[in-house]
Amino acid sequence: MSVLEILEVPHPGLRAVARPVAQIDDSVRAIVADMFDTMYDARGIGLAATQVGIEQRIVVIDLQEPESDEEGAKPVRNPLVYINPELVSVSEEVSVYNEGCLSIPEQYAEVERPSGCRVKWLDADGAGHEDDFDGLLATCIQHEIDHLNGVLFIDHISRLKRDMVLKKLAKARKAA
Ligand code: GNR
Ligand code: NI
Repeated sequence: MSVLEILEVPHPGLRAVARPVAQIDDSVRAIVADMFDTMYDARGIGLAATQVGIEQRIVVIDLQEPESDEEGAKPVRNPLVYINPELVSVSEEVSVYNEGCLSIPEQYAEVERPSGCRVKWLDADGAGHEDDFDGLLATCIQHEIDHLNGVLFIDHISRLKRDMVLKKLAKARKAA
């Protein structure tokens, strides 16, 4: 159980293409546990192994949606593990979400992606799954699969907007 260091831009490790997990054993489950510790500590809704310098195709997600719409309803943990996730297909319909990334701290930009997708993956016991995703979960899993391929959300926006995000990040770092 440990909180790992999250790589931030422009760390070259963020551009690595991760290799598939060959065997799901206790060492992989230990990485998953550390990734959850790291993600909850950083208050993110997703984390790819790439972001903690581990070049294996492992993703954790927890959207931490509130249990009800009632005021004061506290979010319930819903930890999700995706090993070797693959996009099987994506919808023609697109949606725009104001995305952030723990590797580009406190910077946000509107990113257009397919609003739905079908994903194939293995769970922490090595069992296979395939399912349709929509809403924030569809956006998040696409963001995380991008990380496993060395792709960041700023790669999906215009050069002008990307330069703005990186400039604001540089300014925030200087102020800190
Ligand atoms: O915490 C995160 N929030 C988020 C918001 C919109 C779209 C994607 C994300 S994922 C991000 C955590 C992260 O960097 N995962 O790689
Ligand atoms: Ni990210």
